[in-house]
Amino acid sequence: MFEILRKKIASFMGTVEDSARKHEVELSVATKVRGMLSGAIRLSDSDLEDVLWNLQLELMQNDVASETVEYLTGRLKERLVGMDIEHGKVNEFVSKAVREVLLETLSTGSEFNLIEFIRRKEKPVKIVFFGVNGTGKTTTIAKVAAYLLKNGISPVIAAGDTFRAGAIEQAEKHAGMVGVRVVKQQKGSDSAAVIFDAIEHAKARGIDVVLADTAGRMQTNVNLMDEMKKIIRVAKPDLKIFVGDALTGNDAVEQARSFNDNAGIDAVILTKMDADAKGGSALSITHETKKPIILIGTGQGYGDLKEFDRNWFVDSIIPAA
Ligand SMILES: Nc1nc2c(ncn2[C@@H]2O[C@H](COP(=O)(O)OP(=O)(O)OP(=O)(O)O)[C@@H](O)[C@H]2O)c(=O)[nH]1
Ligand SMILES: [Mg+2]
Repeated sequence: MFEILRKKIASFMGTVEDSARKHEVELSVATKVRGMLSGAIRLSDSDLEDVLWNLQLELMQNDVASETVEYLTGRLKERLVGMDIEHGKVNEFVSKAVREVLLETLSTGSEFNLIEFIRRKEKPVKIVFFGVNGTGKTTTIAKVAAYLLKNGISPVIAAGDTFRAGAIEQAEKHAGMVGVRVVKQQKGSDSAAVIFDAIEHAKARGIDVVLADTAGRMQTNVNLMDEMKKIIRVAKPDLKIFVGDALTGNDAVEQARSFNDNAGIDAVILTKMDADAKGGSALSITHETKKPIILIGTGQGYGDLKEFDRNWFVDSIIPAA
């Protein structure tokens, strides 16, 4: 996972170290007296200009959106220029700076835990999943159902994709595999009505959570975006989750932004992270939408769902020192 981005960041750190070697600085008497540093180097603006420019290009080629790239490199510059860095510790220093800047980029100001969120809410908790075609919504809903069951929470699935041929059967098949019921109507019926039925069903049976599937829709399709707004008006979801495919890179960021503008998403699930060599979408989506990534898909099995942890992500793209 993310091997390309990891390689690029390693090369950035190596280059900073090389240019740092050229810049021994005369330590101030005060520093010497206090014995703070045994020998130091200081990076100037011009030392970093080329390396940061290269890093910008590399990040862009690895699915990091341009605003996020600007932010990342700007923050890195602030942390590196003019600092006295102890001899022999440049790599450690740069690695710490990169790590902290990446963590900042992935921060939305508050942590979000799905299980705790559900436990706190009045039941049934209504969760609607949106996204463009084929990003993994239906599979992810089955994975989430399995994850909830494991945590002692009962879900029902609303077969809200009434649009695509075979979608209802697919939802039923996945639900059957994880042992969860599906509320459905015929193909072509009103998606909002199906989801409303599922909510009534959950209320009547004391089911904790409604997981509503919806049809894949391009963010540019006005009719389908209007249908999505209707679903939201009728179902009044507690949580609107945007499901994005990590492999689509900058497109996923664009989609997330557009779904957020149209429907106000609350959280993101990024799928297909297992096949993502770049890793840029996670950084950009969080930075651009300021919505938390709560879960990630890491394979095609029902157990291939992981809680997203910023530290884990950053550890996996920063090369071990
Ligand atoms: N490798 C990998 N494949 C995944 C993951 N999540 C979903 N998939 C695959 O992606 C494909 C599409 O998944 P679906 O769940 O049908 O996607 P969807 O968003 O519901 O698609 P539409 O209903 O057509 O819009 C399937 O082959 C899934 O197995 C993941 O985390 N990793
Ligand atoms: Mg689907």
